[in-house]
Amino acid sequence: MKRDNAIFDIIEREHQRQLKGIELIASENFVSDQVMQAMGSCLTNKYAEGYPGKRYYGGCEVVDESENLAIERLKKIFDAEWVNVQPHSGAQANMAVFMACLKPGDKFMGLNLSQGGHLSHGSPVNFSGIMFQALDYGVRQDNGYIDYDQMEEVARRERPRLLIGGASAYSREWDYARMRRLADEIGAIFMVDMAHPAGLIAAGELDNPLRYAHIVTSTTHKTLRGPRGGIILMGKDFDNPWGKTTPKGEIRKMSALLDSAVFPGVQGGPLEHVIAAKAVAFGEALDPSFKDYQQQVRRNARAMAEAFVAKGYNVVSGGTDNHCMLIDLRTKYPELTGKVAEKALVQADITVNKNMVPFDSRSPFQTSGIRVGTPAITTRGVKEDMMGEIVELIDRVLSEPENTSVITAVREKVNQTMKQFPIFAY
Ligand code: DSN
Repeated sequence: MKRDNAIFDIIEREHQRQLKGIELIASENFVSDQVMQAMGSCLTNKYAEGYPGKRYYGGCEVVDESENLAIERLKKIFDAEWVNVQPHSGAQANMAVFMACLKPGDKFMGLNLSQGGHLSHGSPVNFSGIMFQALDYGVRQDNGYIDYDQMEEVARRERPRLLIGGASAYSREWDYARMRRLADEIGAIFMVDMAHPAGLIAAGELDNPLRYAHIVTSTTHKTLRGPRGGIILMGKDFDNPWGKTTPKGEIRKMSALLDSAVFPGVQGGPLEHVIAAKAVAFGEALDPSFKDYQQQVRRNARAMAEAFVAKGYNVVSGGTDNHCMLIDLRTKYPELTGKVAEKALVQADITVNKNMVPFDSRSPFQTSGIRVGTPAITTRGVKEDMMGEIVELIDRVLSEPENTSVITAVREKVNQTMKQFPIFAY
């Protein structure tokens, strides 16, 4: 077959883009060569609907071994009793939880997207907000922390069947114990989507939500530094009977309901090449060096937040406990939108994403903020002593976002700097 130069040229251009730039998108990372190799392997050829030992296709005995390894390693990382490694993405992991726990139209509650929540936690344009009745909680206007009082008040009044913790743009630790108490009080299922901080949790740097939540979901490609994909986990509640009955009238365990919700509920054949790559990444997360990496991610994030504050930026909640931060640009540059900031920074090879900030006065297409995170640059070996310099470069661009000579000068500096920090081959 003729080599597809059109696509491989595009891949090479993306490789160069990743090499040259400072990657600050909080949900991105760079996987290792062996994770990449597993993803690009012949396992992509195999259909394996079902679960290890119970498949609907022949010839699954080899991929059963890699899926079982992924399961064992994932349980060990998070001290889980039960896991499912098949969800193709975080949104599909969440969809499976909705399918197992709710009926269409049921009430559930999650963090509002415009205050740092995830799309699949109730956004009106997502399945969660379209098929179910979404209630939301937010953050406090005075300090940017989750408003647990408001959450409790709405939950006690509305009695959602599912209470969801976890965020895509929230830089503080969660009070999972308080949320579990609330869920128990109102008879709700408590789910945490730990997609963003999963790697920090794996390394013991943040509290493990499996100790509190009935169900935990995650992606595998953010701080956890694996291939793109999703997972579902349960701790001590895995064996709970859930009131749903089989056609024979037996009450089913929550874990069995979740397995059926993933397959055949929302997915067909699992991506066994991606599951093998998840297993590789989980093996890396069990290596002691992973803790050093996650500690560095946090040190870098703290140093970066301090550098932004020192330059007069409003970092929502005043700092960070994890890998990310949300910058409200309105304090320092009232006229600057997140959209313009993102575009100017991308031209300087510094990648961030525009983001709504709590109580934003602008639309999601404009926004008043940017979200910044350190997992990817930390993987490249950047340490906290460089955070001040990176913030200085960002500030030079944001102070004159239309000035092409400033942007060019910053881009040259960025490209020169990143030559010192190798990236994995691909
Ligand atoms: N879209 C993802 C993020 O960037 O945070 C949320 O899962």
